[in-house]
Amino acid sequence: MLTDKQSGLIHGALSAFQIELPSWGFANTGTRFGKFLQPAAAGTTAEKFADAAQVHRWTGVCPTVALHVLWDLPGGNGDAAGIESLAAQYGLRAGSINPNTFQDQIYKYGSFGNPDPEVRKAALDHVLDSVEIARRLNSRDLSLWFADGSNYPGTQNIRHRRRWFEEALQATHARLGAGQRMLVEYKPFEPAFYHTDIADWGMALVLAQASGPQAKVLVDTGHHYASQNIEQIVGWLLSENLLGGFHFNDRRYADDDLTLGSIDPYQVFRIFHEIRFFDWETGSSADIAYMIDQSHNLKGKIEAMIQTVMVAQELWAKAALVDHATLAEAQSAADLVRAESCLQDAFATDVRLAIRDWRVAHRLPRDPMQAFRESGYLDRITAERGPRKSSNVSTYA
Ligand code: RM4
Ligand code: MN
Ligand code: MN
Repeated sequence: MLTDKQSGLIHGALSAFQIELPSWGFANTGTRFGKFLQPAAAGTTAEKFADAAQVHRWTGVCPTVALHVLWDLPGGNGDAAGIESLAAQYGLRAGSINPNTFQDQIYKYGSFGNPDPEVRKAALDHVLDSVEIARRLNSRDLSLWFADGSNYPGTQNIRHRRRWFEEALQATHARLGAGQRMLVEYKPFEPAFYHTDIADWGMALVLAQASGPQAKVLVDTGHHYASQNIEQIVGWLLSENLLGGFHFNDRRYADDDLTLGSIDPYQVFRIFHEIRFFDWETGSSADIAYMIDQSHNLKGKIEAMIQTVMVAQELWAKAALVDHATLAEAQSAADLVRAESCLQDAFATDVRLAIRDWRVAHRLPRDPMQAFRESGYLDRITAERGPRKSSNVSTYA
């Protein structure tokens, strides 16, 4: 049984925790070997918004949808008005804007890091268009992930590519409006298998710092080598005021895009703890965008998103229960077991009832998954969308 104080902590924490959904997470996606098509998958941007609206309707904490420019706004800024009214129709807003500098054939040897200046310019033009789209949609964050890299030693000049990245990112930063941010995402490998131009948080940090004060680092939880201490990276980025946001997902081997917390919930808890401990210690509230970046290949897409949101809330609520004062004291005294117990006790606490109470207090169903299942939405879209033959099996769009 939780104390009133614990319930209060959980309620406060949940009220300050919103999560952004990825438009691409509702479409048919797959692995490099192919896709297993789902009859209910969204085939249009309107359907992606409709599905995202379901997740928001039952959880109440997902009012924004991240958009991938080529997939959701193939007409560029010309599509922005349509997107704006679509989002409004579903009671949602456009979230982070993701340029796409990896799908086009011209990007075979990279985008910002391509040795061909014409390709670098094409990539920059697309990213600058994306800044305009973000501005037009009142979207604060531009999320920048680059597939750039090389597959074989000696085939590319690593230092030149680094400089080209710096130049293009600086040019991008120069275009940002006052309230806008650019988030630099890193990833150690895939699709490049020898070197990736922005391979880790250090490279992303250096490039963000070189770009300007509105550039921050984006931590995709699946973009690390196995066993890397992600919460330490989070702690360092918080100290540098350079943690811009997260892409939530879990992984076992590579960039598996599995559901958050499905493999290692304690790691997600430890990341959340670092953030809350920082907030407690500094008396501030770190300005972080929490976004999901998952493509469910086997699970039902809407269910998997609801599951992700529920798991994230549960781990966030547990992190809110860490007794910071006791922890700080135990750390100073090097009382190891007592300090570690602060984390373990919070992690072991069953917070589900308090979360249910929070939902009821916010006129939300106590069990979002059950509410979604009983709503009949999935049956309806399966019947509506199922018969449509999907010709689109080769891309993520
Ligand atoms: C990448 C990366 C990006 C996402 C693409 C689809 O691995 O995580 O954030 O936009 O996948
Ligand atoms: Mn990502
Ligand atoms: Mn990824």
